[in-house]
Amino acid sequence: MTTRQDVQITSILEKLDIDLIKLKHDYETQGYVIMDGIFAEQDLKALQKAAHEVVQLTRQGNWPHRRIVGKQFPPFDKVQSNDSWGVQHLMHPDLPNHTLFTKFYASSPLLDVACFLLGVQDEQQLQLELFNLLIEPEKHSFALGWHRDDVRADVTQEEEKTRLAAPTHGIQWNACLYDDDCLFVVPGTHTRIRDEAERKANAEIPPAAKPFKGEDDSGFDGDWEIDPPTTLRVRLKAGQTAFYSQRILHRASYLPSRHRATLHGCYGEVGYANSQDEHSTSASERARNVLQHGVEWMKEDAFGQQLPERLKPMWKNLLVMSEKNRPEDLGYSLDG
Ligand SMILES: O=C(O)CCC(=O)C(=O)O
Repeated sequence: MTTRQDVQITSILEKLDIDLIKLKHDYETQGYVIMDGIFAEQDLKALQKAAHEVVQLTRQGNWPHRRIVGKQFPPFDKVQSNDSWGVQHLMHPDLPNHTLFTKFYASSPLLDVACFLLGVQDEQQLQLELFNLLIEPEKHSFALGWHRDDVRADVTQEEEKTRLAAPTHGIQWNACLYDDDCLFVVPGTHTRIRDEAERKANAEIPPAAKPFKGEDDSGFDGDWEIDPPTTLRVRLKAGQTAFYSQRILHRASYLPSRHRATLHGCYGEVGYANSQDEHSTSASERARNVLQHGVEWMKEDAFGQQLPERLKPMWKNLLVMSEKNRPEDLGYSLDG
């Protein structure tokens, strides 16, 4: 059980007026937590407008960095489709509204909660990672199958144990601009080996993208026969944020009938990579998680210089990590 002495509680976290010890305990045991209070109200409205604009741009074919219907995992440009389920690289200086998005990525209490859940003192121990927007496709129902972000479905039990024993050193979050129930998780699977039902679900290929003809598409995402018995649908209200381990077994669906604009980001921890072999499993996992998304543009000096002060040490940490790791050596986390 985590105690108050185990965690660094800053005045920003105190102001949240929630049971932080329980929050951390839930995160560690369940692999996810849901929080209110991550957005300031005026930011939510401004971000909704900004998101709408970049979604339009992407749908019009004027933003090339997108998650493409027909491809679940990077590299996304390996399929042809004019339909998208995500806008990539919200902090990219060429994207309208990137300043506002970046401000959110650097904001309190978002970054403070992430530090707290990771158990690091402050953002100096984190690296800048990914920040994208998840949206509903226009013309197809689409789904991601059950997966862990960087542990393949076909690992042996021995490999699975070894992978899970090495910490993931990162945290992911979905911050919802509108109500969102697209994510499904199996609580607790971030730290334990899968049971038979979970292994089957993990190996199952999800339904292919289905052209949307204006009919009710809710059957597409509801209960899948393959869902493990303890599957939980994550139901978020606009303004709520789910923080979760990228190791939790999860799936997601994207329905044209259900408006979605959810900010989807992650931060990684850095201190561990310097104290051990920099090519340890954990370090490679963290690096692959980021570099497989094509982040050469983040290494530009001009990008680093215009970041908010709070993100500059994190940017430098990203540069250090990327000097030690070549994307071509790391490959991609998952197929599909
Ligand atoms: O749509 C979501 O909420 C989850 C996305 C996801 O699982 C992924 O990007 O790997």
